[in-house]
Amino acid sequence: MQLITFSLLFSAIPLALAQYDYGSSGSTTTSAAASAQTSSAGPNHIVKVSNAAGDLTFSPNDFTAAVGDTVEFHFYGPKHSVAQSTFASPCNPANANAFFSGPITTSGTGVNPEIFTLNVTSTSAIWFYCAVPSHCEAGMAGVINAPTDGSKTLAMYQEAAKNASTVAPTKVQGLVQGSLSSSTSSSTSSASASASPTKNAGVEARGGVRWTALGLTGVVAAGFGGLII
Ligand SMILES: *[C@@H]1O[C@H](CO)[C@@H](O)[C@H](O)[C@H]1NC(C)=O
Ligand SMILES: *[C@@H]1O[C@H](CO)[C@@H](O)[C@H](O)[C@H]1NC(C)=O
Ligand SMILES: [Cu+2]
Repeated sequence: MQLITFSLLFSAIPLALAQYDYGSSGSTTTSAAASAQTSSAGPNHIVKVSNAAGDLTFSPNDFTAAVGDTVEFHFYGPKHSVAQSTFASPCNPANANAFFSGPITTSGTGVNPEIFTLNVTSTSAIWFYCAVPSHCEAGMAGVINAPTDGSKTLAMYQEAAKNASTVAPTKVQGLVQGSLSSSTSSSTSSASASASPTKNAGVEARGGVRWTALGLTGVVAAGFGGLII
């Protein structure tokens, strides 16, 4: 009698395993879907460097971004750039590694097909300016993740910039150069188109492996139970 009870208990183990498998299978599917959405979302932020009206502005010029976000700079004419500075020294390169697009010349009123993307790798404030002479002094600057306590604001930076003298970084660096046509909309749709079948195939394959494992466990357990009896 004790032996039979024991073998019944043993046979129940695969059932418990099966329930556990369903739980982990569900969460795997959810996280796969979430990461597929993230990777197919395209740039998280688009900043216009000037605009069709020729204004000396970045828009938006004051926003927050999370680690892992991408910021795409879209250029308008006649000539602008984006460069990294510090709050303490407006219109000057932050350091030898300051990101810099180089001067981008655009004819007409449309957007330049050449774009530059910044990877946001920390939540520290990122101050940037246009390094074309006199543009930064005129207020062509921006900030990502400005301190929330108001101790350093874009308005303060722009006020101090009036007295600065623009210096461009010496090297084009720190940004990913790309093309408008191959970015944003087209890469987004192809990414999501390929993401779905891959994701579904993965889930089906995992489900198959689980059922096979479950079957084997059941056979082994039943055999074990039979031996004991
Ligand atoms: C800019 O320079 C002028 C003249 O040197 C000075 O009076 C003013 O305080 C300076 N402003 C800032 C924000 O540094
Ligand atoms: C930005 O991130 C992309 C994707 O992870 C990577 O390929 C690229 O090298 C990074 N570029 C820079 C300048 O950090
Ligand atoms: Cu400019």
